[in-house]
Amino acid sequence: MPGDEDLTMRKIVLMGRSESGKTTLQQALKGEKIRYHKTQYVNNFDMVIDTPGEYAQTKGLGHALALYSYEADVVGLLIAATEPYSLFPPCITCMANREVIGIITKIDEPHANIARARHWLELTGCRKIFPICSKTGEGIAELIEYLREDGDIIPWLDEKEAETNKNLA
Ligand SMILES: Nc1nc2c(ncn2[C@@H]2O[C@H](COP(=O)(O)OP(=O)(O)OP(=O)(O)O)[C@@H](O)[C@H]2O)c(=O)[nH]1
Ligand SMILES: [Mg+2]
Repeated sequence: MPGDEDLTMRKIVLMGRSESGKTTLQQALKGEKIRYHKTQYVNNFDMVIDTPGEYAQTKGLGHALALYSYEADVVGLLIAATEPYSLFPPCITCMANREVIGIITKIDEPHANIARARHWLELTGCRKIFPICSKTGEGIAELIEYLREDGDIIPWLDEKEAETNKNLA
């Protein structure tokens, strides 16, 4: 198993209201077995920074965005496809000195409204938007591909795939 030094993907900070699926997405991105735990502090490890939902739910969002974007290469704003309203103010992306992308979670839910969540994320200023489901893994590969830079080694990739890539090189 390669060590941490091989983790060279662009670092993303995840922000969104409580229950929007940040921790579950972090686990899906890292290929971890999904388990539930409430986030009470900022988990900053590897290439994903997970923040508590409370950051997005207070008027301090802009400041939190500005602060944590310095720690990351990309900021991910999450909205679940089931959320009844958006907490993000319009044009908030200008607060971050980094690329800001939108992530629509829970697209597998029966009452998911992907178009509505997309519209809200567009209003924040996000240009690139990824619909995902952390439970089935839908859209996760596209997000990883976006975060990955040429020549990166993803340690948790299927060994067979890694072998194939090696043979092709
Ligand atoms: N159906 C479905 N449920 C999801 C998905 N992602 C997360 N969930 C569920 O949503 C709930 C909240 O997920 P978390 O990842 O803990 O949410 P969070 O944004 O980290 O919440 P805080 O830590 O409170 O800020 C959990 O019950 C997850 O199992 C998804 O893509 N689809
Ligand atoms: Mg969490």
